[in-house]
Amino acid sequence: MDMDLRDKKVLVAGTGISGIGAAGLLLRVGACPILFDSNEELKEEDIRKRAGDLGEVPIVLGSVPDSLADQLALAAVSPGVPSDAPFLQGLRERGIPIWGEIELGYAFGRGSVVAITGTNGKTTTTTLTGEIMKAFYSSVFVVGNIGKPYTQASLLTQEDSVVVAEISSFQLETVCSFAPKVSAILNITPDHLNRHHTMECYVSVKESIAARQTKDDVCVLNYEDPYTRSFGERCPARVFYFSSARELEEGIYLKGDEIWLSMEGRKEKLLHTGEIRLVGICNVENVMAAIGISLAMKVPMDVILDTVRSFRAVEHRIEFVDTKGGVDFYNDSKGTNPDAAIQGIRAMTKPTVLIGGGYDKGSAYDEWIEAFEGKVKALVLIGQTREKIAQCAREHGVGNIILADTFEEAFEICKEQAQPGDAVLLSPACASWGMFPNYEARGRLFKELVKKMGAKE
Ligand code: UMA
Repeated sequence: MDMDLRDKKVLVAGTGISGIGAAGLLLRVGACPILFDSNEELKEEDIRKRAGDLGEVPIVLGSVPDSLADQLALAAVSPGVPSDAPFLQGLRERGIPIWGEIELGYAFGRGSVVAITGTNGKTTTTTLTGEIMKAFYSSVFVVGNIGKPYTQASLLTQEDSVVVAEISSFQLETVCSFAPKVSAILNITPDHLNRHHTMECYVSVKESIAARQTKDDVCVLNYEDPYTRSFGERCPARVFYFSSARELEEGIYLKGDEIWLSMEGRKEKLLHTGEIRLVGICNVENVMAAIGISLAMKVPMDVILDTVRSFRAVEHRIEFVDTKGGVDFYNDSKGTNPDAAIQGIRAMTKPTVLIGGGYDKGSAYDEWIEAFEGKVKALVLIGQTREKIAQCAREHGVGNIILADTFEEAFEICKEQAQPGDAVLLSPACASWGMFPNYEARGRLFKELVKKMGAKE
């Protein structure tokens, strides 16, 4: 599968963790990477510091000169670079192949690949699937959107390795030969529409995860999501459905409080939802998807179920932080779109002071606000979207809306608004960009602020 890139010039677009991972792989296979970033304000020395062992790799900032473009054999692009970025147009016109992190990582990797996408639940499902694989296989790598570039793991993989990749829609824009053995699309709801423009484009980019699979491969799909259910009829792989709402002839489903498997005419009860240490129906779906994927990877059922029973919540996903002064604090910083944030508020059982708002991805907030169902006693809003959300919340009859200029100010307001017996939830329905480098930094700050509170506050 390897493309011979020895002594070839490769443009690596983006100097974040994905670009640095790509440049590292390219150096190791004998190619000549050139790190490029559209952001002219970056400092070369900062990039070199972050890049660690990349030595004297050339760095180009701002735009790609024609003289360089003419010499390129390949462009390796980071997920944050939209496929319609103007500099890519010039490369396409020259016939230069454009690969994303996943394509590059896959091209130089070995072993079996499990690829998980979906609007929500990707990180939990990928982490759980990774744990199940590690309990059975000896060489397992968990990579991708989860925060570890695929390219960092590729050259460490062997024929018997298993790569579990969390894959975002951004990363799927730039795959061309990527063909996982098992894929999963957990759900598809509007997100990132400023990047993908229309829902149709977003859906089709998500479906491309399975585009090069064959009937020897498996695609795990959510029967209760209209997009993924209908994709099942066109999917080139063997389809394995999961459902949280009905009994399936073939697949995994929730029946009352029990998860059941129906396969080849046999029905088997697998587990009671009380045995899962994660909250919310979305997590039952994630567990069912991980079981489906693991079965397709031939992991014995007892190994799968033991791992599921001992698995705990992923950081920043409806994560319980602490109780201070009788108030429960929950960090759902990973609620970066309305649909994810709906799961966050649904999981709350007490009157809730909610922090929302952030970067504007062009989302509509009505369904999220409808899901408050009278539980939100104060809505504290931050970031670029705060006015837009406030207006929408007013239209839906939410009374107590407070705008804050900084995250710290929002947290202070939450402390004033919450009474013993209440909950404070950070579940912003927006990306963190503009105020934070990523949702992890936002969640960490929230947890630090909770920790700093005195015991009696
Ligand atoms: N850049 C350009 N030109 C452009 C756009 C960006 O040069 O047109 C440059 C920026 O100036 C910046 C660099 O690209 O210097 C940033 O690259 P990046 O945005 O791809 O970020 P990385 O740090 O490399 O992290 C990326 C993913 N980021 C995004 O998709 C925005 C990480 O997903 C992923 O973990 C990592 O690669 C490894 O695969 C994060 C994310 O927010 C978690 N994902 C979104 C989500 O989950 O909703 C999709």
